[in-house]
Amino acid sequence: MSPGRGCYARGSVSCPRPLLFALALASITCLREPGFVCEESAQCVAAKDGVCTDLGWCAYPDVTCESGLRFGDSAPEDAAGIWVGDVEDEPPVSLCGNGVVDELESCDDRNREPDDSCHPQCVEPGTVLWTVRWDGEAHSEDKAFGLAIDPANESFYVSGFTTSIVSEKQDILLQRRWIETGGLVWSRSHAGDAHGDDSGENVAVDSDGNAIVTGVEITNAGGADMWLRAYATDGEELWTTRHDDAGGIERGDGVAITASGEIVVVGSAGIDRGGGMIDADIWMARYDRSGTPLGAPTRTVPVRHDQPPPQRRVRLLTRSGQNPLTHRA
Ligand SMILES: [Ca+2]
Ligand SMILES: [Ca+2]
Ligand SMILES: [Ca+2]
Ligand SMILES: [Ca+2]
Repeated sequence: MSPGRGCYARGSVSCPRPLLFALALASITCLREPGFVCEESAQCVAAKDGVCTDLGWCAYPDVTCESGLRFGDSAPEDAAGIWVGDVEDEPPVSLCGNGVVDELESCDDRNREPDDSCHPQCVEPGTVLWTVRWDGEAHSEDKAFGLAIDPANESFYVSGFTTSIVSEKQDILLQRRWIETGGLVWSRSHAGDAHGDDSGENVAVDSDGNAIVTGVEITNAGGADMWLRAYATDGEELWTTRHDDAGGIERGDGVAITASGEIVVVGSAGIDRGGGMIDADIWMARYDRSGTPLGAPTRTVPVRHDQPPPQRRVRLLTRSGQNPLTHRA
């Protein structure tokens, strides 16, 4: 089966192997229509020097990848924003510990153990090991808020939002990157159907290495809703859970995994009472490892911000019980 209209390659795509080899390795899954299928590079105009790849998706120059190309936002969701290349399923080999003093290294004693003759990173303490920047397709606002380390798989997850198309506003973003180099393993984004400011606020890693992301999704049905999704280490979507409280404004801001694998989410739930008044409560919920709610969410006692807070009245009295401001001795 080859990719075509109605199908797309699903998998982690990154540099440096050639595109066609990548297509042979990536599993092809018929899940949804691709956004835009090009026939020639002249149709790829979202940025300078666009290229119509053999997949029929537009890609644009990106010097940070050996292949030199990154799929544009018009590519299917699972490919948009990631490098044209191949599955990078093995973490980069560390040069520190190979016994050779490589570029930027100050020493290398064939190991990465602490408290011996050479630092575990082979550089002086305080040295910046790498820096990575990410710029979305629209060259507009892109921000990261959440970070979770997956040491068993030598990678980490970053959650936030990206702006791919200005009219779509912000979209939820999750990226998996290698700890060793900061290199991108895969990138996933999600946009609510109301074309609003969707955002991923936090991410946690469960005992299977799955990334659990929470944030806010803007929908036509529920306004702002709490959004919770699990991704496998290969970037596959496992499940999605949402919470809407009668069309109110709900969001997830923190997520953590318990020792028994349950998921705890904290955030807020509120009602827009107009005039800029948001009556928001702290909101907490617990889910099983497949995203099913466990019991009713906990919500703090409502605080009505649309009403003035009660005035604290202080009475100043003399020892004889008279007000010194009005009483003359
Ligand atoms: Ca070395
Ligand atoms: Ca940007
Ligand atoms: Ca959006
Ligand atoms: Ca809502």
